Amino acid sequence: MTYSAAIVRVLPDSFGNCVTNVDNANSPINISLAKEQHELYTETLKKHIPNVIVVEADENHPDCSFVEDNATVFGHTAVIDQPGHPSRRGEVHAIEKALKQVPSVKTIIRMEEMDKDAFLDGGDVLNTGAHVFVGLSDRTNEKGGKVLEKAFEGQAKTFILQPPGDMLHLKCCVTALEDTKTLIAVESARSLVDEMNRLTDNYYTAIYVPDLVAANVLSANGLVLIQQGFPQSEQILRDQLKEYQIVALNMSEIIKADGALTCGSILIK
Ligand code: CIR
Repeated sequence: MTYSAAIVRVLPDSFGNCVTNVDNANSPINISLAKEQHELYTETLKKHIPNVIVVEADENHPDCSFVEDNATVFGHTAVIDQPGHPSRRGEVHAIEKALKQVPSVKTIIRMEEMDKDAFLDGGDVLNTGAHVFVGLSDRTNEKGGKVLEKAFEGQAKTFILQPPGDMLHLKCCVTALEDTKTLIAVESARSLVDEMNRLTDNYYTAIYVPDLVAANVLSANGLVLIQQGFPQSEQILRDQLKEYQIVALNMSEIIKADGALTCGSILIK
């Protein structure tokens, strides 16, 4: 077992008021289905990670179940992020409390206390175990990346990148298999992967998928969660990741909120 704990947060009834750039006019978010999808995600993690802490929902924060954005953990150090969207900043307090319950978290650093102008969503942080990549976005600025660089100094080298296109977060287009040199990326992110390799002496090999949504996989303790509904990408991942237990989840309602698979949890070693 590599991850000892994870934090997830119940999806609130107010989820329909989440921040989203997706045009859902023809197909609004079905809240009860979103809850079912999120519960199945949580139950699947519980089967593979020994200590899954489930934080209660906060109706005042419709995006609160996207806990990934609230904190960034490397080794024994957790940084409480200052999320880029103002409506999401109040989510972090309950997550800090939850992190305090995890024995392997030894140090907690609050980003806003390090630099009040530093902003960062955890969705912009790709922690491969060997390196930490931070993508600049509407939510994450250079100062946010610098806070992580300082927090993880001596443990991992942090690189700040400019992802291509106008996606919400870095991990929309590239994720990593736990503690390996393997990245999962959308085909259109080839130049980004090349840049990551240029920075790291060609450390990484990428598996490319055609669908953007499918590039976001969650890898923990031998499990790889992938998105259902993208057959070509699913086949590529199933063919290439034979040694893993692949579970395909339908996250249709979460996708409508600009969410994916990594966004629903904070994984802790
Ligand atoms: C937001 O716009 O902040 C949320 N509706 C979606 C956040 C998804 N977060 C992630 O993938 N890390």
